[in-house]
Amino acid sequence: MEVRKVDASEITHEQFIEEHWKPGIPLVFKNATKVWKANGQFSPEWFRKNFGDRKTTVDGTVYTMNEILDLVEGKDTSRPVPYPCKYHLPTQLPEVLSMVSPLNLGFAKPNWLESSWFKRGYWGGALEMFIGGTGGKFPYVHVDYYHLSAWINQLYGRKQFTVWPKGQDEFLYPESGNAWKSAIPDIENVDLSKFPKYKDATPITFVVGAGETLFIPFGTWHTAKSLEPTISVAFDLLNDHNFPLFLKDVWAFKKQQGTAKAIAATSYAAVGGFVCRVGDMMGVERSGVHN
Ligand SMILES: O=C(O)CCC(=O)C(=O)O
Ligand SMILES: [Fe+2]
Repeated sequence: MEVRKVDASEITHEQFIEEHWKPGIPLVFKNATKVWKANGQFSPEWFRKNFGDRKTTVDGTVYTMNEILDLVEGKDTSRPVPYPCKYHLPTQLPEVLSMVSPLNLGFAKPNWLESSWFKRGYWGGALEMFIGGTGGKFPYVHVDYYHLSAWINQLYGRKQFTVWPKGQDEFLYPESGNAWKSAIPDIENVDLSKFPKYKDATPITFVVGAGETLFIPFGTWHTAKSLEPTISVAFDLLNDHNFPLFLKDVWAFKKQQGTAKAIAATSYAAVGGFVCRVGDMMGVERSGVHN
C-alpha cells in the first residue's frame, strides 16, 4: 500500500472529505502551503537572521534558535542533536503566525480548534514548529492525543514518515496505561521474539519534502525521521467527525485529576462542540487562532 500524493489544485475540499477525512486515509498534498508566506521563506538562515536568540526548552535544556540550528546543521558536534525541537507558535514565535495563514489551507476545515471555545492550550492540539537534524527520530510510534487529526507541513528539508493502516493496534503493542504509545523501542529493528505480533504489521514508509503537507487521520499510528535538516509546522484538526472520540478522551484524561475536573472539562467541551456544530450549520468561517 502507498500513501497517495496529490497536487492541491487537483483535489477539491469535498473530494478530500469523502476520500480521505471520512474513511481516515492519510494523504500528502503537494503545494497546499503555497498560500502561506512561510513556504519558501522558512529556512535555517532566515530563522538565524530574524530569531537567532529565541529560546525554547527541549528535554529540560534551554536552547536558543542559533544553538539548535548549529546542532541541526552539524556546526556544533560537541553534544547530541535533540529531537523534536519545538516552538509553540502562538506563544514562542507569534511574529510568524501571519505567515501560516490561512491555517486551514482550504482543506483542514471546519476546524473547531480555531473557535474561541477550544483555544486554550488545554485540549491536546498545538500549533508548533518542529526543527530536526539528519537522522533525528521521533522517540516513539504513537497515535496523537485526543483523537485529533494532524497536519504536518514540511517547509524545509525532507522528513520520512511511517504510518500503519487502521486495524493494526494489536501488532504495535500499545503500552498499558499509555495506550497512545507503542511499547516497541526501535521500530527500525523490531525484536520479534519480544513483539511477535509485529510480524503481521504492514508499515508504509514515505518521504515528505519541502512544500508538501501530510494529513494523518485520527487514530493512525505513526512516527517520523528527518533525512536532513528540516523545519515543519504542525497543527491539529477537530470537528464533528472526531468530536465523539475527542470527548471520550477528555473524560478519560481529566478523570486522572478527579471526577469533578472530568465533569467540568467534559461539560465545557460538550457545550463548545454544540456551539461549533451550530456554527458549522450556519456556515461560520473560522479564522481564529489555533493554539
Ligand atoms: O514531525 C514529526 O516528527 C512527527 C510529530 C508527531 O507525530 C507529533 O508531534 O505528534
Ligand atoms: Fe504524532
